Amino acid sequence: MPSPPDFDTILFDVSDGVATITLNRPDRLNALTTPMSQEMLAALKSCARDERIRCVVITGAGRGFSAGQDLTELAHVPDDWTVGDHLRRGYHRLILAMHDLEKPIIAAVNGVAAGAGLGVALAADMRIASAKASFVAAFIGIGLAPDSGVSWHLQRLVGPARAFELLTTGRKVSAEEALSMGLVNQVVPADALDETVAALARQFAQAPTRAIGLTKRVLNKAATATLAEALEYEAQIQDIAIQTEDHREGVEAFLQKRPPRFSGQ
Ligand code: T3D
Repeated sequence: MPSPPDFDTILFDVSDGVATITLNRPDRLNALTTPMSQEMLAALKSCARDERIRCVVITGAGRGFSAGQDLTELAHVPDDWTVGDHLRRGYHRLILAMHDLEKPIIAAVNGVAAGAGLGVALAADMRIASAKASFVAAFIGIGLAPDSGVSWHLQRLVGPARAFELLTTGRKVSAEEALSMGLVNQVVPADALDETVAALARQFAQAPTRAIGLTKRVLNKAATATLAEALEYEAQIQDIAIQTEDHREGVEAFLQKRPPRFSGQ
């Protein structure tokens, strides 16, 4: 697996506690190839390992976020290739790495997000969209059912009826409509996207990172738990959170009437 300095299809930048992964095949609207998924996975692993990284931003170079699976790659597959294996080895690892990363991930959706590109955007914890962004569950257009986690994430975000409609019609949704249906957190003018995302990422990079990670864990658990199970899991997670340095710092800062200085530990 490639290491950060060797990336060809993505850019990986770390600054002030924020890692930015930029999908970098702008002439193909950042359509996803096998090397690209592998490089994204390697970048996410590096984000998980590096304690200095406290927030991850995923965005696209040029006018697209990602047009999904690169369809030209599918034209040159070996005889023993199966789509199931391709998904298991590629998108499954990538989407699960995003889901399991105990740090906040913001998708800065600069343009169209289609197919597996939509899957990547939906697997982020928050989506800030440029007014020029759009969202297409493009699978149906090429005779496919949803993959890359879109079946799971989409109906949780917009409900089953809207998810069915978007998946079976392939209708392109504008940024404003995406906001109205809860698909994105915020829409901003295209020229304000970078600064809006940078401000949010800075806020996350100074937040109690362990508590954010644990929040992700309880939300993921609660998505498929009974109320009783969720309550019990919350109690177990709080036993962990209460032992963190940032919990101690938060309480101390409150009592001393000063802003907290969270270290992420
Ligand atoms: O094997 C597996 O793992 C299966 C997994 C499948 C998961 C999936 O993601 S399935 C869905 C795959 N994606 C699509 O079907 C989307 C195809 N693209 C489009 O429908 C449109 O390009 C968009 C709606 C995304 C954007 O339209 P528009 O008009 O803004 O741009 P465009 O002119 O169509 O595209 C610009 C260029 O990017 C163009 O190249 P050219 O003509 O300038 O040389 C186009 O061919 C290229 N491009 C766009 N999408 C893809 C692509 N090239 C390869 N693969 C793409 N997916």
